[in-house]
Amino acid sequence: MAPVWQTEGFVILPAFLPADELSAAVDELDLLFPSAAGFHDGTDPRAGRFIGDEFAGIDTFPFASTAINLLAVHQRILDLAELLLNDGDVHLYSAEAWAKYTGACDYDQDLHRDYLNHTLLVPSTAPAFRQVEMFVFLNDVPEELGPPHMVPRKLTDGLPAVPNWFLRPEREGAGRFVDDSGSPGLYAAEVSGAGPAGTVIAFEAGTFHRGTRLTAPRGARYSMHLGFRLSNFHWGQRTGWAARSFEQSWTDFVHRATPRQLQAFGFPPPGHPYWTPETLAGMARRYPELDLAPWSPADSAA
Ligand SMILES: O=C(O)CCC(=O)C(=O)O
Repeated sequence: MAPVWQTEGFVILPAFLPADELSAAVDELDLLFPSAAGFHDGTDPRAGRFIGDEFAGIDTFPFASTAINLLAVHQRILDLAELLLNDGDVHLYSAEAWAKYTGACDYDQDLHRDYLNHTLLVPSTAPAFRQVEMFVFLNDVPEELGPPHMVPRKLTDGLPAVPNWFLRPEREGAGRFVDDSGSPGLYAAEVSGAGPAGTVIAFEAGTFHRGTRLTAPRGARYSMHLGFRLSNFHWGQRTGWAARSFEQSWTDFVHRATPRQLQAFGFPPPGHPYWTPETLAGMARRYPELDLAPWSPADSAA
C-alpha cells in the first residue's frame, strides 16, 4: 500500500472500514444531513441548504454526532495515516463531512490539487514532507453517485505548482491558477474511486483529482474528507480545533476519545511536561468525564 501511494500519489482501499465499525456513525448521519428520501421528497426542512452550491453540503468538525467525530480518528484511519506518513506523530488538520444529492447542484469538478487551501506552502515530493488527505465513504459510492476521480502521479509529476486547475475540454477560464487548454490526456487517465461503504481513498496533497456528477435517480452520497500531516509541520493547515472547542459536541467527543485520538488533535502525549497537577486539575474541571489517568505523571511514568 505505501509504495503505491508513493508512486501513484493515491491508494484506493475498498471497504477499509468494516461495516460493523462504520455502523454507529452511519446510524447517526441523520443528525447531520437529510436522508435521500428526506431530500428528494422535500420532507426534510434542511434540504434547501444543498441547492445550487456543492460546498454548502459540508459540515466541519466537531460534527453533531459523536460517533461520526470518533470515526474521523478511528484507529484504522490513524494507523493508515501513520503508515503513509511513515511516522507515529500524526496531526489531523482538517475533518469535514459532506452530503451530496442528485440534482441538488453540479458536482462535476475540474481536475485540481487541494494544496491551495491545505498548506501555506506547496506540496513537496520528498516523502518526509507529505500531507495525506482521505476520502472516507459512509455509503456505497458507485459511478452513478459521483466518486472522486484520481490522476496517477506519473502523468502530472512534471507539472509546476501553478496553474492548479486544468479545466475540462471546451471549458474556458481565466487567471494564473487556471489552465483551459483542454488537458485531454489527464482526463483520459483518470482512475475512478468508486467503492463500497467504508472505502478510503488516501492521496497526497499534490495529487490531481476531482469530484464527479451524481446521476443515480434520488441518489445521495455521504463522505468524510480528512487531512493529516506530521505534528511539527505547521504549514499544513485548514482549521484550528480550539476555535469551536467550547461547543458541547467537542466536549462529548473528548469524553469518549482515547489519548491517541486526542493526540491527533494536538493534546500533548502522556509524559509530556505540560501534564502537571495544575493542568490535570484544570482539565478535570473542563472535561469532567474524561479519564485523566493516562496523562497523570504517575501513570505515564509507569
Ligand atoms: O467529493 C469529492 O468527490 C471530491 C471533491 C474535491 O475534490 C474537492 O472539492 O476538492
